[in-house]
Amino acid sequence: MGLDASRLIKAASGFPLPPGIHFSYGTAGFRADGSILDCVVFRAGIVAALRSLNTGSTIGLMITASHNPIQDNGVKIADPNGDMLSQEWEPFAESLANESNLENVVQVVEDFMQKNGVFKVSASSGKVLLARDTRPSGGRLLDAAKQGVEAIAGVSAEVIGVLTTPQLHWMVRATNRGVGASEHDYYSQISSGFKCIVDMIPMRKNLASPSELVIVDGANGVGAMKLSGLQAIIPNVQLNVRNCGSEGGILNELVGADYVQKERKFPQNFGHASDLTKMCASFDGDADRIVFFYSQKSEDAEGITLRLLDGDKILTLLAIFIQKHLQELRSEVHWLSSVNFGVVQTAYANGASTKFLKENLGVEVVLTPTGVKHLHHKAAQYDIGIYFEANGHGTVLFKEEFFAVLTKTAPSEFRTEAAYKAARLLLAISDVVNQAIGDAFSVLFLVESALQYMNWTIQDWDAIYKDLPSRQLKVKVQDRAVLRTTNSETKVTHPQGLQSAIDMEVAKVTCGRAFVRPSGTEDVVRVYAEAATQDEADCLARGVAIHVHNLAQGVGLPP
Ligand code: 16G
Ligand code: MG
Repeated sequence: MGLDASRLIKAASGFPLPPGIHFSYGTAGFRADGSILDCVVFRAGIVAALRSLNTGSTIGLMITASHNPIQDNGVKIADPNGDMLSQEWEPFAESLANESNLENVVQVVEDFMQKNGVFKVSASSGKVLLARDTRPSGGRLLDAAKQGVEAIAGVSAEVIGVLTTPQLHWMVRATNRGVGASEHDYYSQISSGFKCIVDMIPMRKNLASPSELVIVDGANGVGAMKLSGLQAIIPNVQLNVRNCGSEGGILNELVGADYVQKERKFPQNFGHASDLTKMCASFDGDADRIVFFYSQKSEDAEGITLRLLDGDKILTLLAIFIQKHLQELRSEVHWLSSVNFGVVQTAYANGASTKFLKENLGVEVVLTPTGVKHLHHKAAQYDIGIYFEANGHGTVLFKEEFFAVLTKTAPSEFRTEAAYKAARLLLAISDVVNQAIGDAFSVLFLVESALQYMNWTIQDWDAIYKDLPSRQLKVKVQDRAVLRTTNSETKVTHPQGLQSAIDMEVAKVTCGRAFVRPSGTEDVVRVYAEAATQDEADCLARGVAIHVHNLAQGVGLPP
């Protein structure tokens, strides 16, 4: 089977490339103003179709720009396991997206297929599941993606419609595993895992009463809309969802996980005196991220301040919860004694969290560069691996072999009741988490179940460790690509002299740490600094930002 060139050219001619723009495959796919993306999305449809033929599996394509403003849009591709498109395909996706000559489009596709033996490995037919979030340009772009998929003979496009990003990734994974893959199956799996954990709570008081209220900021996006499907079937959690996109709220504007985490501010419609101390959670625009927060009286008792529980705090809570049950299993079941458990963070992880995980929990911690694709693959190497970015994106992964052992072991093979219970709890956790990708819904219910299980309030959880003060800045430079990093972005290799300048600034403050990296989603260089006090963290970030500005512009080091 080969490529039907005339079919491809005919379809591609309906989606001309806008002149003078280069589209980069960023940290997680293409993103730009929604009005100029038709061509890129159409061609991403071609990539997804070829990937499906190449793997012999169903692939996913999601139209979203996550936490970006409402006028933006983007496209992400999900691989057969539900994780992000293999990085080996990114250069192909990028060169295809930027080819202006239609004959050359066919050439780029043919060359790539030949080099990678796309049709040698392929099944005779492929399938791509397509979904979008609630952005106004979504419907038009979804149609462009569908036409891109259908431009490749033998591949069918199934339009699912409006979903959260993690729902689509979950469906791709479930489809390829041959298990129920509908939206309802997704809600049932989370709900039954949650119920199972809650049913096992030791000496549970007030069994009939619903748990504490969680107030959710839906970012005026698809998460707010879809949460009701889960709420309808989940027992014992009272949710109050705000910023649902009705009443004039705009997607990601002054709301959402990214706003709360980066600005350290309450999203719109939060921060009232009546919410004081209550547990709150904020989703991002496509509900693949979540952060938690609550409000407390300021030290001067005049105002209300926000206490943020970010991805690092989520990771630490889940590590405590999972480790407790894993230890039970390891000590009682000899053939599970070697099960390994590790956590994955990035350089953005607050130093206090890493210290707690290593020193208090004794857990193995590894760092990777920013971007889910890096963390996910590292975490997948453990029998149980947890990964989280500080921005709230993360999940828990169970290695297939370990999962199979847990599932297949008969109750009588566990020496103690406690070990059997621990195994059941781990299985229930594996149902609540979305093993394809970070998922705000899964994490919301996993965190809620862990807190209920340990009888903790959000304040107890917050008190596990105290964050070191930190500061993030952006620096606009002529070309951010001149900046190159190594060691999971903790050290700069280019431009020369920048790393020693950063080291000099770090030495000026107590417990200082700082790094810089080019953003993968914005045209800026990002600066991160932490230190013993907020003033020192601010000062360190400023000092480093000045060096970045000078060196990247070729000004040289200050005297
Ligand atoms: C994307 C990534 C996220 C990363 C962020 C960094 C996925 C699904 N999302 O949103 O993991 O933290 O980019 O953005 O991979 P930056 O490169 O602009 O700092
Ligand atoms: Mg997102």
